[in-house]
Amino acid sequence: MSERKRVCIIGAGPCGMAALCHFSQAASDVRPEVVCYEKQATWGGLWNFTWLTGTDEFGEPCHGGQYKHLWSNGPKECLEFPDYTFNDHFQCPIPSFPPRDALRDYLEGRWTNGDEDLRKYIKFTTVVRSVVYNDASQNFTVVSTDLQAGVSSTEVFSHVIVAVGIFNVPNKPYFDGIEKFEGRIMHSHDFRDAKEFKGQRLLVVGASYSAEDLALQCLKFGAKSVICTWRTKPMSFKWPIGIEERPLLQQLDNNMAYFKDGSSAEVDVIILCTGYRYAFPFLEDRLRLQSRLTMYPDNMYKATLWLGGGGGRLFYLGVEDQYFTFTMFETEALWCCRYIMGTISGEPKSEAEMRADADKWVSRRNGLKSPNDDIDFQADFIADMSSAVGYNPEEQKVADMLHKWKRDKVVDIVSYRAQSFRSVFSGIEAPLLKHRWWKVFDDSKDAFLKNTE
Ligand code: NA7
Repeated sequence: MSERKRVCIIGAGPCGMAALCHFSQAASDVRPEVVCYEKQATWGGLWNFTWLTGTDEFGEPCHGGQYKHLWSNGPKECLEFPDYTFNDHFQCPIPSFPPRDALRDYLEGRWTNGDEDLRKYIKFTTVVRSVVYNDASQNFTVVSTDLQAGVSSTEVFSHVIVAVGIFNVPNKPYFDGIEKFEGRIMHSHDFRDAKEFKGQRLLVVGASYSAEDLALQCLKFGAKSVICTWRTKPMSFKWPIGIEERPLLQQLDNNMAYFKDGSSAEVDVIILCTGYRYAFPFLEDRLRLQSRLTMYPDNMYKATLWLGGGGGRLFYLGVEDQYFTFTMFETEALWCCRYIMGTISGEPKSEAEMRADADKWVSRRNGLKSPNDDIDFQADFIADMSSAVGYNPEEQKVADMLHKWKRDKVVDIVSYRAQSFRSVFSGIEAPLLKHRWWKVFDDSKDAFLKNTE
């Protein structure tokens, strides 16, 4: 008699929901029993806005780091689902860079578009405390706590999919003298509203997406000045007056910041845009992915199946650095669900074959030299995975758009969101914004839908 599969999904954000969607669409003779645990009271993961920072109402670490007036920093055409386009959802063409509210709405539309109510598979406000692999019985013991009831329970699963994201535990580096700084110090994860910094002189540490967007947001909402300080490489955009870049902060003396080039400046606020730490505290040591942000983590087959332990039954979704986001999560989730259900031809492979395949990707990863290389790498990774499951997210066409988006940002970092892209699935060219991002102070979905030429 074949084993009855029972799958635990941890997290109901874009990755976990993609897995739930695919399981729910599978034929009943291969579909496993599925339970999804979600710490928050609703689905959406990182896409849920919360006013809370630090810990939530139950004393658990706050998951989300979304802020008011956050607009997508990449074209929506690069994260569009082939089988549920933006036009399917909004029933009209919309511009290419939607605010968070509109993107969350789109995601929710996708999750409620099927025949089943996926909520029935999710245990909301339930946090997973521990996952242990039992070698003898080849299954996992999962302990979770219902936060509302304060009651813990233990269940056994044949497979576990970890989908808790990688942008929720802030990385907070130390700088000499920081404890004596007299202004506010915060991490970008706790940033909620740029208005707070009106009239202030900001020091932004970091040179990646958070640094770029928060520097612009704060200036847009009236910050007096912003200095971004970089460690490895400056962002080097043509910044508007008010934003500048300097080499790495070396030391603070009260409110004076000293930089590697010998310069100094007085600042009122420090925002650490220094990224995130991989954190899966509920997994036993041998199951835990310990990585820095990379285009393909070590020790994983197809960047999803964990090779370090767990008998080939533990999966991670969305744990690599991301250009493609939703469609990559979708590809990984589809592959993962079908792998578990045993419906991918040529799988499973031997451990030696999986390691050889993983080594090939890691070795290519080690030679990546630029963001454009990263985009092509990720497109090829998606092509490899999606072809195995008959999915077609048109990754090469999307890669071309991502290259253009990168160039647009170099041309003008303030107005790259005014560009329009064409959907590779619906063929629809996005309308232009009537008022550009820099001039818009209402980030609601309704205001956005009205803001078109
Ligand atoms: P990222 O993309 O991980 O970037 C982190 C940045 O922080 C990066 O520029 C790092 O510099 C910098 N960093 C990290 N540690 C330090 C120290 N110790 N000193 C100085 N600078 C440091 O995080 P983001 O929050 O920008 O973006 C994460 C995701 O959130 C992203 O995908 C967006 O879509 C949203 P480095 O280059 O390593 O020298």
